[in-house]
Amino acid sequence: MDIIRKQPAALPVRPNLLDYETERAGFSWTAARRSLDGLPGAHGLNIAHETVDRHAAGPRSTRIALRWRGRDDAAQDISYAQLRDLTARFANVLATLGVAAGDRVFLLCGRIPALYIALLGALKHRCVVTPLFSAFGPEPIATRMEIGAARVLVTTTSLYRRKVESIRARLPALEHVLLVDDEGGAALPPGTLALQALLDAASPAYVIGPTDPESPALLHFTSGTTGKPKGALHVHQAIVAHYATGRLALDFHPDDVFWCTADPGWITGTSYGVIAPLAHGITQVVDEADFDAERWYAILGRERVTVWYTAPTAVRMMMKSGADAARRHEFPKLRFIASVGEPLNPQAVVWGVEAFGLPIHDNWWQTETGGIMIANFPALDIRPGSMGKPLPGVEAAIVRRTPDGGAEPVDAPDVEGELALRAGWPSMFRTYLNEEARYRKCFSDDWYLTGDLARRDADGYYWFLGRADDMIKSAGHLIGPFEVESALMEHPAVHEAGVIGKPEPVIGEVVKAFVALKAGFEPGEALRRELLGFARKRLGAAVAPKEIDFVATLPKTRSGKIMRRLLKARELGLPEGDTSTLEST
Ligand code: 6R9
Repeated sequence: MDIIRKQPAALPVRPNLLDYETERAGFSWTAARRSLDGLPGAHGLNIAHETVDRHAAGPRSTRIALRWRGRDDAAQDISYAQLRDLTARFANVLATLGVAAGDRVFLLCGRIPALYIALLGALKHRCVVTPLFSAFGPEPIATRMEIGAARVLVTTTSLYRRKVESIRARLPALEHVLLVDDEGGAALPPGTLALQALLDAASPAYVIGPTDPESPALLHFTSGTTGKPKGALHVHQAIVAHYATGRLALDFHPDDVFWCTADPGWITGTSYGVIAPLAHGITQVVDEADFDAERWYAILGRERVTVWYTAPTAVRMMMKSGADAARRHEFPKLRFIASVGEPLNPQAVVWGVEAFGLPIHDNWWQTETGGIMIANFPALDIRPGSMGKPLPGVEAAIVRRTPDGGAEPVDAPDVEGELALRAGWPSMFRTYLNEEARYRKCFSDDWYLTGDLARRDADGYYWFLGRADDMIKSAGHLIGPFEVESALMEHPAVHEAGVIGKPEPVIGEVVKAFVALKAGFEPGEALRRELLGFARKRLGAAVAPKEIDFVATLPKTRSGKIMRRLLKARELGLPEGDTSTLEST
């Protein structure tokens, strides 16, 4: 597909990154850190100070920080000054409850104002915060809260009753459950507190304690192909990268209205749906509702969004309803569109031009990297299908694994290999919680190995080729097959299960399970439906398999591991590849 040429001088707003090579040559993380204030009295660096208090104390205090739009036309605008008071109240509530710095606070809510207030308020109190996706079922919630030893949970009455009550006995560390929606009327479920009454009684003033920039701030779970999900731990210092990528990759300017469509339960919705825009003191739109093409066009127009960060699945869903549907709306202020999370088809990049008059800029990163690492920058020509070039301050490489288990960068262009990043950027994860060995396995010398396969062309653009492992990306959400297999195996009829991502044109991949039954159980439509429902109830709609096939046995290696790759090859009618390790049956 043709290159989309950029003429930086002709863009309506001068991009922050005007020339890639110049910016790269002049960039340093030490200098980037100077865009932030630091806590008064040189008491370190705290995300909540940089995103809230420093703007509330200055000329931007009355600017809208969060422009919240509810599911049924409810709306709330929260200024930086209001956000300072609300987050201070929440931090004071934690203090009153005896919650200490370093304690883990989990959030399980839809995209409602309380989620944002609790997240930032908990960071003020120097707690470690984990937002969980509210479409998770009880099982993924329990696993993550167990690993994270959650001491506090902020949730809604309905989510508590549906998803937490049944697993509470598994969570001995959980002391406080704060319900955001209780209005003091009906009796509270036992073992919970009404948050609003506590907030009302709390002071709206809070002085953030000294915060070491290297102290933990956010714990984001990401799935593994084997074993339990991994808790990627990020520190307050990560905000240096959020700020820098907001400036360079998303091109934030002081008057911007930004909309990141991701939920904070996934890292994009925290790094860019909370931290980066607020770090810049701009206005960000939060929509509580799920995807709906017409609703989204209306929001982009009505809220006068200038910069929009979304996902390929959403773009492909819009493409289904045609560019005309978009063109019936006006987007008077929209000037930059970016997307992340899965491969963005070249057609989708160009469709942006048809629908919005703007191409879509793909960028790449992971839960572990904490922020954007490779991007199509506003001033850079786009090669549709490419993820773009490394962020200034980030060194990327294509590496080849060496026989001794190490990795060495390949200098030649157009070689397929594993994408690696040189350790040292501020938002790099600092460990997998309680799993230091698993963390260390991600590095070879000082290269962080991403687990993605890619190539770099002669001009330095990176092209995504696939994952080196069995992880599934469905509608932009990373799903670990092991978690799905384990849930299915809880069912009395299931002997074994193997789970793969089956390619699908709109959402990228659907979760598909192959199930071998225990003796005495017969495959059939009724059992298939029962298993689908069983998995959905435990895992939640976002993670559960959409398809189940019964098989007599699952292909396994001689050491007993299910060969998901082979299941996938057979499903797709592809060559089976190397089956030398296949156990003979
Ligand atoms: C931010 C986020 C990370 C994995 C990553 C890769 C895939 C992300 C992509 C992309 C192709 C892109 N991925 N961006 N694949 N093109 N532009 O998504 O984090 O949920 O941890 O997923 O997503 O496979 O390794 P996370």
